Amino acid sequence: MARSALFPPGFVWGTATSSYQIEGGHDAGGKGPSIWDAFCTIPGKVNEHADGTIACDHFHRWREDVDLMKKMGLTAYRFSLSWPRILPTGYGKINRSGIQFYSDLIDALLEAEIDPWITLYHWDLPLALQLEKDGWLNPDMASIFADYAEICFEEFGNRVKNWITINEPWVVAMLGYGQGIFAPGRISNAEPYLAGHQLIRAHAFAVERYRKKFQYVQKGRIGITNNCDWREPLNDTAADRAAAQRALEFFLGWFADPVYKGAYPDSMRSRVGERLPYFSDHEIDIIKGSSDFFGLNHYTTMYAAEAGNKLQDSSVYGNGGLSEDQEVNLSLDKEWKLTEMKWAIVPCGCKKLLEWIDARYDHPEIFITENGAAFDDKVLDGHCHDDDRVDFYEKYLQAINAAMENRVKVKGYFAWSFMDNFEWASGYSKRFGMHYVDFNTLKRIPKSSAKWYADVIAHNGLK
Ligand code: PNW
Repeated sequence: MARSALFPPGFVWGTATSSYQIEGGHDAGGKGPSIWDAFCTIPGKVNEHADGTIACDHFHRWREDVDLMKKMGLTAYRFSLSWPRILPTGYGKINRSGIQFYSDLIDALLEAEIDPWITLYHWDLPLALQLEKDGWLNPDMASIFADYAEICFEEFGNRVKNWITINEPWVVAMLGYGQGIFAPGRISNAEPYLAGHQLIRAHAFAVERYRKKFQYVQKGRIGITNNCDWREPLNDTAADRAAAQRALEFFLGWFADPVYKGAYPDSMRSRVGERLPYFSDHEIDIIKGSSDFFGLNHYTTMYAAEAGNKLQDSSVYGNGGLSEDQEVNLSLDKEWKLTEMKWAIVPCGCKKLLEWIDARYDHPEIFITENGAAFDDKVLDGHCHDDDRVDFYEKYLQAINAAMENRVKVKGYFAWSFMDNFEWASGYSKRFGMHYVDFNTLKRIPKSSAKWYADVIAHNGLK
């Protein structure tokens, strides 16, 4: 049943997007190609052979988009910078027209009283770095990334006070270097741990750069965003409780433990062994404590059970890949409703995950930097009544509010997404937006959820 849920004053209400998913303008104004531009050309990788060449054409329609955000009353907007738009080959000469694009967008957001939250890396690596360096497998990437980050702090940091280094290193490592279903399309049971390691180092190097050269004057905050589902023990047994805990450690602990505790989880070290690299003492010094806030993207929940010798096949939505290493079997409850992504809607999983993070990482300030759902939206007489999505958001916000009543420090919430966009390997077939985008005309139509969310923001919560 609907319960009211008010949020504290100053709570951050935003929506989120990412560069490759919305911008288009794939070669406009001197932009270089990214690994997603290349990956999309491989037959069979993306649904209906779609790509981000045009996407939502936000590169040309951003003024209209900022107006729509203003109508919603957003207090914040999270978006990412396209690294190859700023540095066409990943390093070296700056592409001034790329800087100008983001600079104008930032100014328009501030003018609309919307706080920009910038993600420096949301998966669109400059293709040149993949070809020259083998991308995230190369230890040199940490300083190359920090050099790129420094350009962004230098150009935008006078106006931008919220920075996210890397979006979802788990997805980059697992889906990009393990399952091969996201760019760069590598398939391996060892490379995910190597790529993950370099992503953590890159994050820490960029944060070190910000803290040393910018933070004391620009006075912003910087952190990393990780994604994690909740894992509920299938049976109330010691073995399944341990399996669920282990699954969370392999999912979120992999990236959050180094940042908050200075080391990978023991459960990973003992199972992955030498395939999991080590940090040097100096690296631990800069990695530990390298996030000013806990960025969390959360979408769904699965049951976890001890696999024993009955390990199921690994699959992305089954065992999150590399199930051999975790020795966990995942499954769904027949009662759970599914979104178009086949992700189960389980609001209490969100509350439990927030409480798990609060306890494990010593009560960090948490920003939910993504939460949302894909549904089969239709436009009728010019309107899109996405009641399922409104229901989803209402229940998840209630669950978050309940965690906050238990003193979990959630400070902000970003709905994924501001508008329908290029949903990676699913192409344009999955709609997550609060605005409907007609991909033939590129017209945006506010869905019921956009109006509902505007109301939530105006009341600072659910009535
Ligand atoms: C996140 N998984 O991606 C991303 O940050 C967004 O770019 C994306 O559009 C959104 O969630 C919805 O998918 C994920 O397989 C992609 O577990 C895949 C997974 C998780 C997150």
